[in-house]
Amino acid sequence: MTDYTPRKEDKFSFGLWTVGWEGVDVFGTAVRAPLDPVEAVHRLNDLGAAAVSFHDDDLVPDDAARQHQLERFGKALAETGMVVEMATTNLFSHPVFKDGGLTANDRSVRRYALQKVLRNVDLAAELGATTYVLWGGREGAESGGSKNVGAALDRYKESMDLLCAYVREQNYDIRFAIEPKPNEPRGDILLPTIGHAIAFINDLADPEIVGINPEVGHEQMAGLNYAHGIAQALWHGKLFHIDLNGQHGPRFDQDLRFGAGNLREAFWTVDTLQGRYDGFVHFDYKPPRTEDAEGVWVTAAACMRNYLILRDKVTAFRADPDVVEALAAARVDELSQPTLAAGETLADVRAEVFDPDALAARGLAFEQLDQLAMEHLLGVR
Ligand code: DIG
Ligand code: MN
Ligand code: MN
Repeated sequence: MTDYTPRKEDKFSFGLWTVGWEGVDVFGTAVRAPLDPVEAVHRLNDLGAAAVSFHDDDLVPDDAARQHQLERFGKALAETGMVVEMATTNLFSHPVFKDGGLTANDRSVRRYALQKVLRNVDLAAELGATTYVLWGGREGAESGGSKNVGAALDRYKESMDLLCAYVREQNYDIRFAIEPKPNEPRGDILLPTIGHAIAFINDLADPEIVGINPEVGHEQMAGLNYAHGIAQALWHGKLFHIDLNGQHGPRFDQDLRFGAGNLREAFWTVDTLQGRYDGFVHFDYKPPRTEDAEGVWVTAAACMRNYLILRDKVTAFRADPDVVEALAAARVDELSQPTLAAGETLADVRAEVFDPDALAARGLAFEQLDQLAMEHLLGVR
């Protein structure tokens, strides 16, 4: 039995809004009292987390108390050694954002949204965050005629280009990460998946400092494979941050603790991240409405524990001699071999004689490999 105690070097991070979630949902009011961000910092530190993230409204919702709140928060960070690794803007709670922020039809709303983002980018830089997330939860529509998508993308690009130019001018050590989601709270959200977001980033003026912050449940809401999605994001060099949680396939956004929901995909997610992603292991989840205050900390601890358990199982899987043999039988490593050898030409390929029936007769032993993975996950290897 390995010790699954989180350590600072595991780089676990939580949004203040996660453990601070009061359990509100569309059909019910709060079940838990508000959580003081200072208490969140101390409790997460006690559990072994290394960092926190926040929306502006999670930390400084009230200008009158802003300075005092920032002093208290800064003191808690100093006392615990916790760091602020990511910040983002709440462009979705206030009614003003009922049609989005940066892509609202109403130009005054867009200007207010940009002002709100800029203010919190300054605070993010002041607190040392190096990633700034933009989740456009309200950027979208319920009806076809209400949103000119081309114009909305023009406005999104305009804002992203302005924000990139701003952090360059200010010499902030900040990169932006767009967070995709297919729907909820809007009927359809713009930039709904990893693919849409990466395509959009490629058309920005300064794509170098814009990546993505993909969330497990959001890709799965779209019926997509999260592990494949982050593998492509890594391939593009665009996996700047992650939002880990749990989801039971295409349904409303469950934001379960990491490891709950699709456990097999959680295994392959951890496998994909090992050795390829060195950022913070960030959780964006919501303790279910069923839990009391102590249940919140059980779920926070479980996010980290499940990650460590899966990391241990993935390491054992990759080290298992039977797996090494099964990978070879499945020709997995052969895929890394270029199709043309150095110096070969298309003429060489066209001159080769193939026997498709003989090739088709080859077994690939994928099931043996997957059964080994499942047995590692089930704890029998
Ligand atoms: C929801 O998945 C979104 C918001 O919680 C936040 O803007 C972002 C930060 O990770 N995720
Ligand atoms: Mn979510
Ligand atoms: Mn998220």
